[in-house]
Amino acid sequence: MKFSVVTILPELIEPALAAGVVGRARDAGVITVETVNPRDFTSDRHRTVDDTPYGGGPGMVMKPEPLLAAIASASGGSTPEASAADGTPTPRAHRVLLTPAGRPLTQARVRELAQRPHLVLVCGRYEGIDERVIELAIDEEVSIGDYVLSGGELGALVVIDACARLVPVVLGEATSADDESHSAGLLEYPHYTRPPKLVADRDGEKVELEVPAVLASGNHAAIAAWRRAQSLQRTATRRPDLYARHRLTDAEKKLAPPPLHARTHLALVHHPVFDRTGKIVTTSLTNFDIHDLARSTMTYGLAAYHIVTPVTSQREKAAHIASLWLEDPDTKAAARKPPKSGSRAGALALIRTADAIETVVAELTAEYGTAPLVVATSARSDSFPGAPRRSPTELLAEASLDPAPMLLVLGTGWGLADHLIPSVSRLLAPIEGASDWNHLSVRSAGAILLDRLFGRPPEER
Ligand code: 4HQ
Repeated sequence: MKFSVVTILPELIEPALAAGVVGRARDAGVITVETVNPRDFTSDRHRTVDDTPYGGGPGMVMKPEPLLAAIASASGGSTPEASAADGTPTPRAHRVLLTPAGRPLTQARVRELAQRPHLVLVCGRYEGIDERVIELAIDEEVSIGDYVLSGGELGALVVIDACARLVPVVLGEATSADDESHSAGLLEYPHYTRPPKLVADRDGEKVELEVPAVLASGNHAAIAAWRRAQSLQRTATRRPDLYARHRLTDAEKKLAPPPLHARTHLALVHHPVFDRTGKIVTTSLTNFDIHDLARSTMTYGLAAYHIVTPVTSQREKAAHIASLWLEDPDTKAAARKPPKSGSRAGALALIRTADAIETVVAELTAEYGTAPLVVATSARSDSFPGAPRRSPTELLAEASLDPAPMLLVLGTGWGLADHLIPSVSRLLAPIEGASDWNHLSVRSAGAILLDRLFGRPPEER
């Protein structure tokens, strides 16, 4: 495969391609790289390649004539069917301009570009090139990402590197095959090598980092499953966009934990919460909150609804209201359905009571064998300053593949007393309407939240 780079700074290209996999491929003659300098196609004394922009504005523009001549020379003539010496027609070089306005470069595009026998990579400098050059002499515009470089040369190097490693024999067979099918569309699993226990310093503290035991187990099926699960989990949390496009295979579905809604618990916290003056108080139960959030809990298929108050008589009252509601024949039928999955044994009551949020966390840790992801909700964006913010979509991506249960914490009164609830590790962005007046009842906010997380959008029904 041949690459011709049209650039006024050829010295940027050569050294970057001298070493490593690409350097060896060049030495072996598997790929060739040449540079063509538009300055060599000027006829004035100053070898001028730029000029001022029509219409004014800052900077300079690359003038068309030297650039057109350089592209034609790099492409091996200006005719589509340039012929080799023996008369056989050679396919015309594919001429690519590097520009932030181009089509984003992806591995799929790289695979297509790597099919070409000859790529001409045109690098602009200054503010860009005269538009008529694109019209006359460019087949395709490519961007390597949404940021602005000082010229196209680094983009050309990226294209060359990515294409070269796909040319047969440049990389070993195994690696390139892997590239195509195995991990397609997903991020890679983490890699480890010796030593098995790495003793190191982290911010002045001595730590020991071990290699995950499964990798040293010798169990190849278990290793493959672990790697696949890691790939899926990383992709879901780091690249929800890629994950959304990924179709799970049957094998991958088996790796996935039970659906998130079935291991999600809702907690309605009556203490510690703020009152209107910012004082820590304990609020009273309200009949509506118990009923309505219980209905939402059932509708969205959650595991349970925890009413949290340190006042014993209030917990008894909550249990009484719950029992009346659960006596209702319709409710009974739905609530007694055995849990679909998870480690919960038997049918736990849908409505549960606890004296403190930490008690709920301890219960869930015992039931599921791992601590829940505790997610707070707040109408105030400045609460829980230490907890990372998540949109419902981000939270779903993060929690769906992690087998841990999730605990959604709703506050009563004027909201959760954040500094007194250290177990919270994520904060959902506040629900906002079109007005500045933001005073949804906790049962409305809870219902909206559950719909954003678990509701099926109307267009998918
Ligand atoms: N530039 N992907 C401006 C880029 C770029 C990118 C190339 C800067 C062209 C004139 N190229 N010059 N991003 O930022 O490819």
